[in-house]
Amino acid sequence: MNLDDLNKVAKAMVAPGKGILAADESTGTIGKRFDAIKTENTEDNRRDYRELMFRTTEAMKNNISGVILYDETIWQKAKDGTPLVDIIKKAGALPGIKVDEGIKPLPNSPGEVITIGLDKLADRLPKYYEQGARFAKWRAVIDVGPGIPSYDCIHANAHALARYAALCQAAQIVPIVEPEVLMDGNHDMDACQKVTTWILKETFQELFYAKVALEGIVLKPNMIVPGKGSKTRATVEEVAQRTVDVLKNCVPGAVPGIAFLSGGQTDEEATANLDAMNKIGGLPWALTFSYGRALQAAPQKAWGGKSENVAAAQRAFMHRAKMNGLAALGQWKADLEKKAA
Ligand code: 5MM
Repeated sequence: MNLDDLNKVAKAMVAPGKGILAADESTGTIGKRFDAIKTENTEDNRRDYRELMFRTTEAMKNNISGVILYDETIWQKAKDGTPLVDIIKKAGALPGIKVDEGIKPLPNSPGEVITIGLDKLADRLPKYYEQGARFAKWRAVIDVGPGIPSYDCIHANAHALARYAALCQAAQIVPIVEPEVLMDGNHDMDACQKVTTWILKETFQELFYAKVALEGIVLKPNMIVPGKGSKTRATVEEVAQRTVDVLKNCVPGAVPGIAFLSGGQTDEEATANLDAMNKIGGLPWALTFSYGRALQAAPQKAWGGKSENVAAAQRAFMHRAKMNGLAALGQWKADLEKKAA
C-alpha cells in the first residue's frame, strides 16, 4: 500500500468546492427511479441517462470530484463507443465503484440487515483498479426502530466495513466507508444522534483493529435528522450543529474528508444542511457531498427518458452540482436556487 497516493486521492475526492456523484444505483434501484419518470429500465436507457450526466462538462469539471459507478456502468461504453470511465476521466473526475453486493437479513435479528460482498472482493478489486477505479464504496444500512439496532447489527456491519476498507487499501483503492442510519421510521433526532454515534464509534474501532490507514479513507455518513415519520422537525441550524457535534465526537482528525449521503432529504435541504455545517467552520476534515438522489432527482425529472430533454436535464444537473459545490464551501444562499434556469 502506498499511503501517500491513497491520501492524495482521498484529498482530491473532497477538494474545495467539489463532491461526489453517487450514480451507483443497482439495477433494481434505478428501476424505481425510472418508474417515477415512466422510463423503461433497459441497459440502453441506463447508459443514456448516466452518459448525459458524465457529459455535463462544466459540472463535472468544476463541482464533481468523482463518480461512484455500479458494476454494469464501469464496463459500459457510451453510444459513440467511448468507455464511460474515459468520459469521466476526461472531465477531470475520478471513477469509483460500489463493491458491496447489497443487503441480506441479519440472522436472529428481525428487522436488521447485513451488507454482503466480502468473499471474492480481494479478486475483484484489482480488476476494478485496472478499469480505472481509484476509490470504492460499501454501504452499511442501520435501521432505527423499537429495540433496534442491536449490538450484533452494529458490530457485524462495522466489522464488514473495516474488512472491506482494509482490502481496498491493499489494492491501492480509497475506500468510502458508508455507515448509513436510515431516515425511514418515526424516531426523533435524539435517536438518530444516539445510533449514529454508536455506529461511528464502532466503525472507527473496527477500522483500527483492521489496521486501516485513516489518511486514506473518506467517510460517508448520514446527517443527524429526525425520521421521516417523526412528528418533530428540525431547523437547518439544528441539523448542522448536531451533525458537527457527533462527528467531532467520533471521527479522528486524520480522516481527510467526510462526504455526506442525502438519504431522502429534499434537494434543497441536503444543500442547506451541508452549507450550514461549512459555515460553522473550524473543522479538521473537509465536509462535502456524495449525493445520489439529491443530485439526480432534478435531472431525472427534466430528462423523463426523452432524448430531446437531454440539454434540460444537463442544466438541472449542473445547477444542483453548482449549489452543492457552493455548500461545500459554505457559500450557498437560498436565493441562488430561485435564479436557476
Ligand atoms: C445511489 O444510491 C445508492 C444505492 O444503491 P442501491 O441501493 O441500489 O445499492 C446509495 O448507496 C448511495 O450511493 C448513497 O446512499 C447516497 O445516496 P443518497 O440518495 O442517499 O444521497
